[in-house]
Amino acid sequence: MRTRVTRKLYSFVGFLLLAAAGLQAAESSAEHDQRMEWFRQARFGLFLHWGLYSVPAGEWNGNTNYGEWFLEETKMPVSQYEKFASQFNPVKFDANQWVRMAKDAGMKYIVITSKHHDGFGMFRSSLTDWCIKSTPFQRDPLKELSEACRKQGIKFCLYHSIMDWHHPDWGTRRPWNDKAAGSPDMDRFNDYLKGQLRELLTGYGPIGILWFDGQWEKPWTSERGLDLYNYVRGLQPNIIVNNRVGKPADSASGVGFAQRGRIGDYGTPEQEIPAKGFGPGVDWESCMTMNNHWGYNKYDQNWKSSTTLIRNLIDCSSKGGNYLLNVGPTSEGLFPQASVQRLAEIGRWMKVNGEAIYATQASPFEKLPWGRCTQKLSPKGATLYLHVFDWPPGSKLLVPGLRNSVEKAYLLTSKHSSLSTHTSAEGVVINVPATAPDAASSTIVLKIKGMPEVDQPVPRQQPDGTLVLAAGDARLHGEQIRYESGNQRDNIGFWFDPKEWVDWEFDVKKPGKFDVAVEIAAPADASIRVECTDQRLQAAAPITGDYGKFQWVELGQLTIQNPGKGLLSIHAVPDGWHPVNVRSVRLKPASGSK
Ligand code: FHN
Repeated sequence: MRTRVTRKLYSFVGFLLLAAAGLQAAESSAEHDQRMEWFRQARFGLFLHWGLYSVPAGEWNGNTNYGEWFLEETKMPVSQYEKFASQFNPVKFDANQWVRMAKDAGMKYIVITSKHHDGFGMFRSSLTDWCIKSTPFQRDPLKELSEACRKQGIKFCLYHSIMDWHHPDWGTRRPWNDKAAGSPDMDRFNDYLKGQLRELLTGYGPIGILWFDGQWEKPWTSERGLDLYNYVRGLQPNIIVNNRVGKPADSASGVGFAQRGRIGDYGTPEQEIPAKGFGPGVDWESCMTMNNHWGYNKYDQNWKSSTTLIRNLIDCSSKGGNYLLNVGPTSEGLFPQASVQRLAEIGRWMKVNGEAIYATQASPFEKLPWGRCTQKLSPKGATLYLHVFDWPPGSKLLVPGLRNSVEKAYLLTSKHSSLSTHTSAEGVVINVPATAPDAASSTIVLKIKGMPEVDQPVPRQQPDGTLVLAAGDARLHGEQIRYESGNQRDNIGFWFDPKEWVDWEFDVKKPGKFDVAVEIAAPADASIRVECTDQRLQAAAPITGDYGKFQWVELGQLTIQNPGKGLLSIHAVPDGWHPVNVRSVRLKPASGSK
């Protein structure tokens, strides 16, 4: 199967979806592209979760696992939580130093909490005293940060929680909110929410992104979300708004984002990188912590390595998305030392390899055994950036399925050098040095003639004739169904809609009769149908009780008449459908077959 990449087509899809959401702010495809351009080029940003919760720094009554959900998880009376304000005095806060560290790490934008779920404003609001005014710190940290960003050429962006555990008018009032009186009034709350956003959008200069969050609770509706999206765009027309302003309740993975009727400009998978991105025309950004907490927790020393963070950034870029990496500053106004160290290490890598990340597009390869790929396309041809995580033994790197002729190949660490290449039946082979230039990831630049032409590898028979169709090789047909990988997942999931289905292209050298089995996990009853050429097999899924518990189910036999390419699909049987996960399909030569 050959793939070609063209962004124009894809962004038109994005435009149609936005327009379909009935947005007053519907814009032309070209205007949408123009507004999103800096975001697509940036690829890498800093997330900052900073607030009163940094005062207890994760600990309370012997429990040391708190973060920014401190108030909700301790269920502390709000009147007691409010006392942290008098202890919040970040005298070591230096906005220019924060921005410098982000910039040196190669980050192009900063998203900082103007208000998290505790409702505390990290800016000097005229609408409430529940903000920085009530602390000994008589400055405005957001004002100082916005100025530092402007001075150093980094986009200043805001995270603003819709849900507000402190405000008396937020619809789901907490029993421990002993400061709230009367009944909640969501219309009054909406006015307050808009009032504070007006303060932020008219008093802190141009805002790159409004990163909404906390939209999932019942009192918030899609109608309010659409209205808020348009309100914000009305105040700053060029602002970008994420998908957590509206519903469908976009789960942390942002799956809802790709569904029809979404509101917002991009998807926001959280603590994960979608296995195959969100497909063409969908902008997205994966947000992630460096340890296990968004807000500062001085006990959490479970830090991801710089190599992991660099590879996450590459992985996001290779799938056409951004990486928003979080730091939780202390109540003194400092970044934790472990965060400082990782930002510096990422910066050293970005200094050499930044061109392979910024303004790149998604890989033309569905998967690569040794790493990832990003690319830049021009009328003259394409530049492929091969991000090699696992350096090949024997100094030969195969780029599987690549059919283009190579104009030039070199290591990004030594641009004047050139690497010899040749084409084989399997793809392009590059002769590389014995050792990798960078243990985290080494970048090889491949300049090719024309647009990438790739024969995507298709599953082939094992020596004994068995053909295994793995979830990662499936082609997905639908907006919700998706491939999940990582954290012990390697399956097709989110199969909510029985009209959606999956299929595999395969290649057999030894045709014949095969016993067909599917590895499936089903919490509730469901039936599936396998189709191959004109044959159909159907079976009830074994109820395994859990999406992670898989069993093989035998469906019977099918015949593949001729060698070569074939297609097998799995469909849901609509009546009484419940979602299932599928890990693989196995075609085993039937006993007695030739
Ligand atoms: O509840 C928040 C959480 O505290 C944090 O802000 C993350 C970051 O995206 N968002 C919500 C959880 O999805």
